[in-house]
Amino acid sequence: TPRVFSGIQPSGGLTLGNYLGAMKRFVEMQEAGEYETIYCIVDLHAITVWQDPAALTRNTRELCAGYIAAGIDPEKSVLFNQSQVAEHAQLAWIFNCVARMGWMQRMTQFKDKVGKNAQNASLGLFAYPALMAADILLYHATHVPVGEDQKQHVELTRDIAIKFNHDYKVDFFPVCEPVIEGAATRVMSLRDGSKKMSKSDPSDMSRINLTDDADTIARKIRKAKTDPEPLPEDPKGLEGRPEARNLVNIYAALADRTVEDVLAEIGGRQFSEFKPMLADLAVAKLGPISTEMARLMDDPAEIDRILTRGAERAREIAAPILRRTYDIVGMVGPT
Ligand code: AQP
Repeated sequence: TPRVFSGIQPSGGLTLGNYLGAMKRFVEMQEAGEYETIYCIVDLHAITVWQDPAALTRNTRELCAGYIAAGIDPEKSVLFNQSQVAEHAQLAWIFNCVARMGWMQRMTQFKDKVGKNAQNASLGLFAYPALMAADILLYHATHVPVGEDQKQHVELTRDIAIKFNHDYKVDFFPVCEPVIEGAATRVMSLRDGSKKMSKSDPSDMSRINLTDDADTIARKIRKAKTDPEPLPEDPKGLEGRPEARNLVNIYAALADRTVEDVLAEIGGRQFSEFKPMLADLAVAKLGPISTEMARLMDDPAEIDRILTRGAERAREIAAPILRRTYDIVGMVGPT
């Protein structure tokens, strides 16, 4: 069975972008029955930028609750937090020695995150994609469901696998594929159609959080930036209208419909009519998730037990692959 691996950082509350770009797809792949699915809370990635320890703990548990509330079943999928499977950090070190500085310097996410301040970024933030390669390849995963923004990192993972296999003259690490599908692979900020919706955006009005209540969701959608034109009748009419495109994409993804199909229905309407439809749909889809998250968060001990069990299952797959990697590299150890 092909293996699926993906992760989300516990670096703040979950956004609609994380849900539509990642989690909803994770659940679909779990339910497809064609894959072994492994989903991770990547806490080692989160600390590449400063995280308050108490907030990291809370965000890790909340993300676990979010995964389960969105439909990840810890019996069907392996669900755990990265730091508890030490093999991630161990393989990442080897990949730090395989990846080249020049490859990392081309990563647009790093450049976007640090801006002009690269000298002050953590070494971990620079090396982030090598850890991500370790996350995926530690399980010999071949399918990596991600949002559009992570495509370049999955491609780097392929380069690392290819170079490792070449340098050590083995055919050991598989070449993986990003799985980027659906109407909302890149959900944009509600305030600026050229910026990704992000949990770390200083403006809370720019995003919908999975924990927002119905009134907050409706208010954020009402205030979302738009243009004065009515909605077009087909997708071509969304060109050059990033805010309109974003809201239509969100609607289509939440409704499990194509953009064509949605525009055939709502084309010609004004935003004043469309926005309440979108708000109702978002509340209907996200409301049950946030209620279930809150219920799960009432029992943090149960969340911790789920993560501990998930880490044991992850380690069963990861440990032999790391052991074989060490053998290939020539490291002496128990036989
Ligand atoms: N706006 C988005 N649209 C579609 N997919 C998105 N993802 C994130 N934002 C969007 C996808 O969610 C998964 C987990 O992302 P992450 O939290 O690990 O890291 P990120 O991409 O850096 O997310 P944020 O929200 O922007 O976090 P911060 O602000 O901390 O950097 C990935 O599959 C990602 O593609």
